[in-house]
Amino acid sequence: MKEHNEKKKTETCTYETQIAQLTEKMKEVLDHKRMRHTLSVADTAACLAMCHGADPYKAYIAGLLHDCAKCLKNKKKLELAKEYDLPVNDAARENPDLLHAALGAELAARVYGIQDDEILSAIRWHTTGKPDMTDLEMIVYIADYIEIHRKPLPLLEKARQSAFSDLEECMCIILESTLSFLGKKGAAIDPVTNETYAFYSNRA
Ligand code: DGI
Ligand code: FE
Ligand code: FE
Repeated sequence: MKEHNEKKKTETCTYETQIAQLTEKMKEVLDHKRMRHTLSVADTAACLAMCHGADPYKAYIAGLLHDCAKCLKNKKKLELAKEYDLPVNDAARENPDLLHAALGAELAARVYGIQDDEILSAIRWHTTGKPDMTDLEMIVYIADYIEIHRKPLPLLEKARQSAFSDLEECMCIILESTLSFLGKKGAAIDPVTNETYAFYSNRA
Protein backbone atom coordinates (compact mmCIF):
# COMPACT_ATOMS: atom_id res chain seq x y z
CA MET A 1 0.00 0.00 0.00
CA LYS A 2 2.80 2.36 1.01
CA GLU A 3 4.64 1.52 -2.22
CA HIS A 4 1.49 2.20 -4.24
CA ASN A 5 1.03 5.57 -2.53
CA GLU A 6 4.66 6.48 -3.22
CA LYS A 7 4.20 5.62 -6.91
CA LYS A 8 1.02 7.72 -7.10
CA LYS A 9 2.87 10.60 -5.42
CA THR A 10 5.72 10.39 -7.94
CA GLU A 11 3.30 10.32 -10.88
CA THR A 12 1.42 13.37 -9.58
CA CYS A 13 4.71 15.22 -8.99
CA THR A 14 5.85 14.42 -12.52
CA TYR A 15 2.61 15.80 -13.95
CA GLU A 16 2.90 18.91 -11.78
CA THR A 17 6.44 19.64 -13.01
CA GLN A 18 5.45 18.95 -16.61
CA ILE A 19 2.39 21.21 -16.34
CA ALA A 20 4.46 24.05 -14.81
CA GLN A 21 7.10 23.78 -17.56
CA LEU A 22 4.58 23.55 -20.40
CA THR A 23 2.63 26.52 -19.03
CA GLU A 24 5.80 28.67 -19.17
CA LYS A 25 6.49 27.49 -22.73
CA MET A 26 2.96 28.32 -23.87
CA LYS A 27 3.32 31.85 -22.43
CA GLU A 28 6.25 32.34 -24.82
CA VAL A 29 4.34 31.37 -27.97
CA LEU A 30 0.77 32.50 -27.30
CA ASP A 31 -0.60 36.02 -27.02
CA HIS A 32 -2.43 37.11 -23.86
CA LYS A 33 -5.94 36.25 -25.00
CA ARG A 34 -4.93 32.89 -26.43
CA MET A 35 -3.13 32.08 -23.19
CA ARG A 36 -6.23 32.94 -21.16
CA HIS A 37 -8.30 30.69 -23.45
CA THR A 38 -5.68 27.93 -23.19
CA LEU A 39 -5.64 27.87 -19.39
CA SER A 40 -9.41 27.86 -19.35
CA VAL A 41 -9.59 24.96 -21.84
CA ALA A 42 -7.09 23.02 -19.71
CA ASP A 43 -9.16 23.59 -16.52
CA THR A 44 -12.44 22.78 -18.24
CA ALA A 45 -10.99 19.65 -19.86
CA ALA A 46 -9.68 18.44 -16.49
CA CYS A 47 -13.12 18.94 -14.90
CA LEU A 48 -14.85 17.12 -17.76
CA ALA A 49 -12.35 14.26 -17.40
CA MET A 50 -13.12 13.99 -13.67
CA CYS A 51 -16.81 13.90 -14.46
CA HIS A 52 -16.57 11.28 -17.21
CA GLY A 53 -13.90 8.99 -15.74
CA ALA A 54 -11.03 10.04 -18.05
CA ASP A 55 -7.52 11.02 -16.89
CA PRO A 56 -7.69 14.67 -15.70
CA TYR A 57 -3.91 15.16 -16.00
CA LYS A 58 -3.86 14.04 -19.63
CA ALA A 59 -6.90 16.23 -20.30
CA TYR A 60 -5.17 19.23 -18.70
CA ILE A 61 -1.97 18.74 -20.72
CA ALA A 62 -3.90 18.27 -23.98
CA GLY A 63 -5.85 21.46 -23.18
CA LEU A 64 -2.65 23.32 -22.38
CA LEU A 65 -1.10 22.43 -25.75
CA HIS A 66 -4.15 22.22 -28.02
CA ASP A 67 -3.58 25.67 -29.61
CA CYS A 68 0.24 25.68 -29.43
CA ALA A 69 0.44 26.29 -33.21
CA LYS A 70 -2.41 28.82 -33.33
CA CYS A 71 -0.36 32.03 -33.15
CA LEU A 72 2.01 31.12 -36.00
CA LYS A 73 1.51 33.24 -39.12
CA ASN A 74 -0.52 31.47 -41.82
CA LYS A 75 2.52 31.49 -44.10
CA LYS A 76 4.52 29.69 -41.42
CA LYS A 77 1.67 27.20 -40.89
CA LEU A 78 1.78 26.29 -44.58
CA GLU A 79 5.59 26.03 -44.56
CA LEU A 80 5.62 23.76 -41.52
CA ALA A 81 2.80 21.60 -42.92
CA LYS A 82 4.99 21.05 -45.97
CA GLU A 83 8.06 20.34 -43.86
CA TYR A 84 6.17 17.78 -41.75
CA ASP A 85 4.45 16.28 -44.78
CA LEU A 86 0.96 17.02 -43.49
CA PRO A 87 -1.95 16.88 -45.97
CA VAL A 88 -3.31 20.30 -47.00
CA ASN A 89 -6.85 19.96 -48.38
CA ASP A 90 -8.99 22.62 -50.12
CA ALA A 91 -10.47 23.85 -46.84
CA ALA A 92 -6.99 24.30 -45.34
CA ARG A 93 -5.71 26.05 -48.47
CA GLU A 94 -8.57 28.53 -48.15
CA ASN A 95 -8.15 28.86 -44.38
CA PRO A 96 -4.62 27.79 -43.31
CA ASP A 97 -5.65 28.30 -39.69
CA LEU A 98 -7.33 24.90 -39.94
CA LEU A 99 -3.81 23.43 -39.97
CA HIS A 100 -3.15 24.52 -36.39
CA ALA A 101 -4.65 21.31 -35.00
CA ALA A 102 -2.46 18.89 -37.00
CA LEU A 103 0.53 21.19 -36.59
CA GLY A 104 -0.18 21.46 -32.88
CA ALA A 105 0.05 17.68 -32.52
CA GLU A 106 3.35 17.66 -34.46
CA LEU A 107 4.83 20.44 -32.34
CA ALA A 108 3.57 18.82 -29.13
CA ALA A 109 5.53 15.70 -30.04
CA ARG A 110 8.59 17.28 -31.70
CA VAL A 111 9.09 20.42 -29.61
CA TYR A 112 7.22 19.93 -26.34
CA GLY A 113 8.17 16.30 -25.73
CA ILE A 114 4.69 14.76 -25.54
CA GLN A 115 4.88 11.03 -26.22
CA ASP A 116 1.39 10.02 -25.16
CA ASP A 117 -0.64 9.15 -28.26
CA GLU A 118 -3.96 9.81 -26.51
CA ILE A 119 -2.90 13.39 -25.75
CA LEU A 120 -1.46 13.91 -29.25
CA SER A 121 -4.64 12.65 -30.87
CA ALA A 122 -6.84 14.90 -28.72
CA ILE A 123 -4.77 17.87 -29.96
CA ARG A 124 -4.86 16.63 -33.57
CA TRP A 125 -8.66 16.43 -33.75
CA HIS A 126 -9.67 19.40 -31.58
CA THR A 127 -10.87 21.62 -34.46
CA THR A 128 -12.80 19.34 -36.85
CA GLY A 129 -13.45 16.43 -34.53
CA LYS A 130 -13.55 13.03 -36.22
CA PRO A 131 -15.96 10.11 -36.26
CA ASP A 132 -15.83 7.75 -33.26
CA MET A 133 -13.65 9.84 -30.96
CA THR A 134 -12.23 8.69 -27.62
CA ASP A 135 -13.58 10.32 -24.48
CA LEU A 136 -10.35 12.35 -24.15
CA GLU A 137 -10.68 13.60 -27.75
CA MET A 138 -14.30 14.64 -27.17
CA ILE A 139 -13.40 16.26 -23.87
CA VAL A 140 -10.77 18.55 -25.43
CA TYR A 141 -13.00 19.34 -28.41
CA ILE A 142 -15.87 20.25 -26.07
CA ALA A 143 -13.73 22.17 -23.55
CA ASP A 144 -12.43 24.30 -26.44
CA TYR A 145 -15.99 25.39 -27.20
CA ILE A 146 -17.52 25.78 -23.74
CA GLU A 147 -14.68 27.36 -21.68
CA ILE A 148 -15.81 30.49 -19.87
CA HIS A 149 -13.84 33.06 -21.90
CA ARG A 150 -15.37 32.01 -25.24
CA LYS A 151 -17.38 34.87 -26.65
CA PRO A 152 -21.07 33.92 -26.75
CA LEU A 153 -21.63 31.41 -29.54
CA PRO A 154 -24.94 29.95 -30.76
CA LEU A 155 -26.10 27.00 -28.65
CA LEU A 156 -23.34 27.68 -26.09
CA GLU A 157 -25.66 27.36 -23.08
CA LYS A 158 -27.13 24.13 -24.44
CA ALA A 159 -23.62 22.75 -25.05
CA ARG A 160 -22.51 23.71 -21.52
CA GLN A 161 -25.53 21.97 -20.03
CA SER A 162 -24.97 18.70 -21.86
CA ALA A 163 -21.15 18.58 -21.56
CA PHE A 164 -21.23 17.16 -18.04
CA SER A 165 -23.92 14.59 -18.73
CA ASP A 166 -23.55 13.33 -22.31
CA LEU A 167 -20.35 13.86 -24.37
CA GLU A 168 -21.84 12.55 -27.63
CA GLU A 169 -24.96 14.71 -27.38
CA CYS A 170 -22.71 17.69 -26.68
CA MET A 171 -20.60 16.89 -29.79
CA CYS A 172 -23.81 17.02 -31.85
CA ILE A 173 -24.82 20.40 -30.46
CA ILE A 174 -21.40 21.97 -31.07
CA LEU A 175 -21.08 20.54 -34.58
CA GLU A 176 -24.57 21.77 -35.47
CA SER A 177 -23.65 25.25 -34.29
CA THR A 178 -20.23 25.23 -36.03
CA LEU A 179 -21.59 23.96 -39.35
CA SER A 180 -24.40 26.51 -39.33
CA PHE A 181 -21.89 29.30 -38.54
CA LEU A 182 -19.51 28.17 -41.31
CA GLY A 183 -22.41 27.76 -43.75
CA LYS A 184 -23.61 31.33 -43.14
CA LYS A 185 -20.06 32.60 -43.59
CA GLY A 186 -19.68 30.60 -46.80
CA ALA A 187 -16.45 29.08 -45.46
CA ALA A 188 -15.06 25.90 -46.98
CA ILE A 189 -16.02 22.97 -44.76
CA ASP A 190 -13.36 20.39 -44.00
CA PRO A 191 -14.86 17.02 -45.06
CA VAL A 192 -13.94 15.60 -41.64
CA THR A 193 -16.18 18.19 -39.91
CA ASN A 194 -19.12 16.94 -42.00
CA GLU A 195 -18.21 13.30 -41.34
CA THR A 196 -18.01 13.96 -37.61
CA TYR A 197 -21.45 15.59 -37.59
CA ALA A 198 -22.93 12.73 -39.63
CA PHE A 199 -21.41 10.19 -37.23
CA TYR A 200 -22.71 11.79 -34.04
CA SER A 201 -26.12 12.85 -35.36
CA ASN A 202 -26.76 9.26 -36.53
CA ARG A 203 -26.12 8.00 -33.03
CA ALA A 204 -28.35 10.56 -31.31
O1 DGI B 1 -8.50 27.49 -32.15
P1 DGI B 1 -9.77 27.95 -31.50
O2 DGI B 1 -10.25 29.27 -32.03
O3 DGI B 1 -9.73 27.94 -30.03
O4 DGI B 1 -10.92 26.86 -31.87
P2 DGI B 1 -10.88 25.77 -33.04
O5 DGI B 1 -9.61 25.06 -33.06
O6 DGI B 1 -12.13 24.95 -32.89
O7 DGI B 1 -11.00 26.62 -34.33
C1 DGI B 1 -12.19 27.33 -34.45
C2 DGI B 1 -12.40 27.75 -35.85
O8 DGI B 1 -12.28 26.64 -36.71
C3 DGI B 1 -13.81 28.31 -36.00
O9 DGI B 1 -13.72 29.57 -36.64
C4 DGI B 1 -14.51 27.31 -36.85
C5 DGI B 1 -13.35 26.72 -37.61
N1 DGI B 1 -13.65 25.43 -38.19
C6 DGI B 1 -14.00 24.26 -37.60
N2 DGI B 1 -14.27 23.35 -38.54
C7 DGI B 1 -14.07 23.96 -39.74
C8 DGI B 1 -13.67 25.28 -39.50
N3 DGI B 1 -13.38 26.18 -40.48
C9 DGI B 1 -13.50 25.78 -41.75
N4 DGI B 1 -13.22 26.63 -42.73
N5 DGI B 1 -13.90 24.51 -42.06
C10 DGI B 1 -14.20 23.57 -41.10
O10 DGI B 1 -14.57 22.43 -41.42
FE1 FE C 1 -7.84 25.49 -31.89
FE1 FE D 1 -8.78 26.58 -28.72
